[in-house]
Amino acid sequence: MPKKKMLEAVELYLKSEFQTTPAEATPDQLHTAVSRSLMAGIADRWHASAEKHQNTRHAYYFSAEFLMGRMIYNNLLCLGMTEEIGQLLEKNGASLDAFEEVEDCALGNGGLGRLAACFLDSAATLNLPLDGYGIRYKYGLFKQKIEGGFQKEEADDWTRYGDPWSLRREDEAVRVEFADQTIVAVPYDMPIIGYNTSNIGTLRLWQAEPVQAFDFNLFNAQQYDAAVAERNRAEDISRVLYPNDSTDDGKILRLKQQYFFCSASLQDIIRKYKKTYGNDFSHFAEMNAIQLNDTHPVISIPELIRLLTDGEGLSFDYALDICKQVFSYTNHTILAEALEKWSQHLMERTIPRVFHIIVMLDQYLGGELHQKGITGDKEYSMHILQHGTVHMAYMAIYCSRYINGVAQLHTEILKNDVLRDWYQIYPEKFQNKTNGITQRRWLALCNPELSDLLTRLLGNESWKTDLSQLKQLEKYVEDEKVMQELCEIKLHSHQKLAEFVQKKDGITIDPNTCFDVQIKRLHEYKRQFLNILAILELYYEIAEGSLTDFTPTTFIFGAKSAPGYARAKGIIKLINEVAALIDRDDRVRGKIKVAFLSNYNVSYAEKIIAAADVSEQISTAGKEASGTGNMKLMANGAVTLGTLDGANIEIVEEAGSINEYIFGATVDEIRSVQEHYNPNGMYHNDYKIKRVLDALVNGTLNDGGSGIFRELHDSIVYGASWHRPDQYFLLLDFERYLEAKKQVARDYKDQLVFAKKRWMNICNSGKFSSDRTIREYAKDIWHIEEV
Ligand code: HBZ
Repeated sequence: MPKKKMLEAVELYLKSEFQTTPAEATPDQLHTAVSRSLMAGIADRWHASAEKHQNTRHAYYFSAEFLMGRMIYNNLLCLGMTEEIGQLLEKNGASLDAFEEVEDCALGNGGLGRLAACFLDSAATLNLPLDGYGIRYKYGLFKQKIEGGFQKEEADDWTRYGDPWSLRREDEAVRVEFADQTIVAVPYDMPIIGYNTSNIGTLRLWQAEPVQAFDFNLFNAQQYDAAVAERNRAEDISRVLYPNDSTDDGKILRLKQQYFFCSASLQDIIRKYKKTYGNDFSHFAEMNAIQLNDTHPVISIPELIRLLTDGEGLSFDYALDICKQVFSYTNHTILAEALEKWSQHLMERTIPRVFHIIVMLDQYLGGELHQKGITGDKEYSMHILQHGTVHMAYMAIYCSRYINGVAQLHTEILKNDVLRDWYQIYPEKFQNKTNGITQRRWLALCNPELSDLLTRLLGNESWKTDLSQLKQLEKYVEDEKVMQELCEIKLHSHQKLAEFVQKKDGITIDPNTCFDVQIKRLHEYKRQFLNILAILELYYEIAEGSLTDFTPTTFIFGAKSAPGYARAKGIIKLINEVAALIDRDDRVRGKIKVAFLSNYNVSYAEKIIAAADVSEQISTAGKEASGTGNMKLMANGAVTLGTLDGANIEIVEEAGSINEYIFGATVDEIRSVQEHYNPNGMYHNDYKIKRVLDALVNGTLNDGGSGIFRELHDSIVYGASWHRPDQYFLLLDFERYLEAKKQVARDYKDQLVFAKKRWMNICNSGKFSSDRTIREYAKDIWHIEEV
C-alpha cells in the first residue's frame, strides 16, 4: 500500500474505531490507529512473504524468549514512515514522543531473548526465510521499582493498552496434551518487517487457553469456582515469563511452558508441510531447519519423534534420523547452575509418552557410545538419563546436526572443557557463531545524530544494511573537525539522557561528566559488585585528597535481579547505598556520582547506549559466553573497560587494543591460581581491599537491617555453604581494575584523544552486526537462501 494511503487509513481508523480525530486522540488511540493502519498496509506483502518462506527450504527459531522492546518506532523506521507519521502527528499538535508511553514487549530476560529479536530483524532484512516460534506470555519480565534502595517487582501487563502489532489466528489453533490436562494453543502472529525490502518474517507466539471456554454445566449448578478454575489452569501455562536468567529451578509449570510451545510449533510445521507433501515425509528434513535457542526448546526433539511416530506412523529410526538433520542447538552459558536438568519423576508425571521416548533415545545413545568404544564411568557421564535426571543439553547434542557457541572463546571452552567428551566423538557438529546486534535499532534508531554523521561522511546509507561499510570512515580519525563533531553529538546525547533520567528516576546527573555505564542483568559473575567496590575506593581517595584531579564521572548502573536471587538484590541495595554515601559528602561533589536507573529495559537501553562513554564489561574471564551490550556500546562510540572474556576479545581484535581498556586475569591465569587462591589473605594484607569490604559491615553502609551486606562481605572473605570464597575472583582483579578506571579518567581529559578511540570503535563495529551472524547461520547451519 502506498504511503499516502496508509496516512489516510490512520485518520479513518481513528474515526471508525474511536470517533475521534488526530488532534483529539489520546496517545494510546494514536498508537493503535497508526499501528493498525500500517498492519493493513503491509498485509499483502506479509502474506506473500509467508508463502515464499513456505515454498522453499526455510528455518525456524524456537525460543522461550523474544525480547522485542517497543515495536512502533522500529516498524516505522523499517517501513520508512517515521517522517510521514511524525508530520501527521505534528500537524495535529501531537508528536512521535507520544509513543514513549507505549509499553515494551519484554517477553525475555536479557541477552538470550534480545539476541532472538535481533536475529529475526536481520533475517527479515536479508530476505532469508526465517520465522520465530515462542510463547505469548501475558506478563513479560517484571517491572522494577526501587524502594529504600531495594528492588521491588511489579507485574508487567504489557498488553494493557492492546497489542496492535499482533494478529490472533484462531483458525490455526492446536491442542496440546499433558497427563493431567488438555489445552488449546492459539497463535498470535507479529510481522517482522525487513529494512528496505518487501520481505516480512513472522513471529508466531502461542497463548494457552482452555479447550472449552466455559463449562456451562458447572456454571448452571452454580459451581462457578470450578468453571473458572479450569480456565485459570489452562491460562496459567502462558501467564508469566520466568524471571530467572541463570538458575534452572525445575518447576513443573516451566516444563509445561516449554512443552506447550514446542508441541504447538511442531504441529504447525507438520500441518504446513503436509499441505504440500501429504503423508510423504521424505522431504521434511530437506525443507525444514529448526534452531533451538539454548535448552529451553529441546523437548522438541522427543516431541517431534512422538508426532512422527504415533501421529504419522513413521518408524522410530526414521523419525530420529529426521531429527538429527532438522535440529541444531545453540549453547549460551557454561554456568553449571544454568544447564537445564529435569527430574525424571516430574517429566514422567507430566508428559509420560515424551518421557518414554527420551528413555529410548538414551538407549540409542548408549548403543552409539558403545560402538565408539566408550564404556564405564565415561559412558555413564554422557547419558541423557543419569540418577533420575534428564540432561537436556546432552539430548540436544546427541540429536542435533550442529551445536554452536556464541563467541570464539566460549566455543573453545565448550569444545575443550565443558563438552569435551562430546567434541571428541562429534567434532563435525561443533561450530562457532559469534553473536551480533542489529544496527537498525541499535544505531539508526537509538542514535539519529551519529547516524546522520555516518551517512553524510559515507555519502550513503549503505551501513544500515552492511555495517562493515563503516570501516571506510576510519580515515576521518585524523580529521579534527569530524572528531569535534563527534564530541558534540555525544554531549548532546548526554543532555538528552540527563533530562530523561531526571524525569524518570528523579536523579540529577551532570551532562558534562564522563558517563561510565554498566547495564545488564545483575549477576555475581558479571561483577557489578567489583565495580561498586572500586567506585567506593575512588570515593575514599578523592575524599581524603590522595586522588586529585579525577575526571568528573557519573557511574551509571541499570540491572534487574532475579526476584529470588538474594545476593544480586543485595548488590542493588549496595549500589544505592554507595550512591547515597557519595551524595551526602561535600568533599566529592561534582567529581563522582553513582546513578542506579530503575527498570532497565530495551527502551531505556536505547537512550543510555547512545550516551555512553565507557562500556563496563568486567565479567570473570570465561564466564560471559559472549555479551551483546558490549557490541551495542561499541557501535555508539563507547570504549570498552573490560576483561578478556566473551566477545570482548573479538572487540579488541577488531578495534585495536589501544582503543580499549583491558585488564585483569585471563582464563589461563584464573585456572593457574585457582588452587591456592586466598582472598582471605588478600583482605587482611591489602588496606584498600580491607577498607572497602569493611564498609559493608562497620556501619558505614546500611543494609536496612537485612543482613545482606554481611552476607556479601562473607561471600568474598570466607565463602558460604558449598561455595569457595570469592568464587568470581573480585579481589584477584581489584587492583588492576582500579588502575584501569584511573587510566580511563586520565585519558578522558583529552577529548581529542578520547574521540579518536570512540571513532575507531564505531568504524570497526562491522563484525558485530547480527546481519553477519545470521548470514553465517544461514550458510553453515541452516543451508537456506534468499527468497
Ligand atoms: O546470552 C546470555 C549470555 O549470558 C550472554 O553472554 C550472551 O551474549 C547472550 C546471547 O547469546 N544468556 C542469557 O541471556 N540467558 C538467559 O537469559 C536465560 C534465560 C532463562 C534461563 C537461562 C538463561 O533459564
